[in-house]
Amino acid sequence: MHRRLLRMILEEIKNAIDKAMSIAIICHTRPDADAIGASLGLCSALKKYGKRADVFCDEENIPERLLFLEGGRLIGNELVDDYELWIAIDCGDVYRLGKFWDRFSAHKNTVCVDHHVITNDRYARINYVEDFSSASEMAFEIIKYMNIQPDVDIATDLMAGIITDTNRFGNSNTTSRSFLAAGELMQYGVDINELSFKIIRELSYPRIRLIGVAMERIKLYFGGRVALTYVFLSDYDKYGATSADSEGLADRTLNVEGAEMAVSISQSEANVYKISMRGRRNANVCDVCRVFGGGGHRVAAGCTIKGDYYDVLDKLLKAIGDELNVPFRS
Ligand SMILES: [Mn+2]
Repeated sequence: MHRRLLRMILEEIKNAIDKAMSIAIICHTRPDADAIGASLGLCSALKKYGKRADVFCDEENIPERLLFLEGGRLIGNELVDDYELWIAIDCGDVYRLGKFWDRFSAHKNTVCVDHHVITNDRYARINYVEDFSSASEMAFEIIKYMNIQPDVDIATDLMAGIITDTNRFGNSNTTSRSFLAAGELMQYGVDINELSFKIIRELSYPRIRLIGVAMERIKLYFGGRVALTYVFLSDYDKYGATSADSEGLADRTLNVEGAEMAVSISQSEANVYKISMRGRRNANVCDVCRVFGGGGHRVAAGCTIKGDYYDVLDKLLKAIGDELNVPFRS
């Protein structure tokens, strides 16, 4: 988007904030560090600016590892008061707001701050939608535009979102603008080592052991172009882990040198398997998952397949073979 147009939107947002006494900031269900970081950072900044502001999320159990961010424990689940301005953070569509979606739609004074440019359907009165690395980077733009001086807590919130959504500056959404924002935030005293442990590196003991067994099981197919692993219900029992602990397995499996596609198969019920796929370069894992009624992005997709494990594996490898134009023989 044109620089001038972006400044016009920031000016509109500033006007909306200036006119409102009370502001509700709402992030998406199943929040990640970007949704929480951008919301908390913006909320603290607006309080510094003299407004009454609160963060809401339709989620009973916000991950413990995100609650160490300042104000994390004050995030509300019930929106009782009538706030004059509502700001949606990191939500591509209004349904990402969970149970608040209909009231958000009905509200006359709303802002959307989101970086999902392709899917965002511009559901608010003011739509600040641009391909930044993260909603946190966008919240920082608003804070700077309003001349609010960040403190260490605000800077830490925003940095949490930026390092998460860029996967520590390794995803293709990382721009020079993201590095510049991070550099600026560091000047406010962010403890980057502690933050990266809390947000990314630190994993529960059951989860690390589940990852360990999944990594040990990796098998290569199609001459090493595909790496695949799996976890069964019995593994969760054995390590005291839950299905949430299998999140990110496909991503780790893609670390195998030479792999273009990675697959993790995690059993969710007796004859039900959740498939998660990741791809590199020209691999299109979305096409593979679509065969089974799933979908996602070109390099990150998922689906569910029912049946006996070996049948599921067979079907999946056949579909991958079709995508790679290499026949698979079991
Ligand atoms: Mn985000």
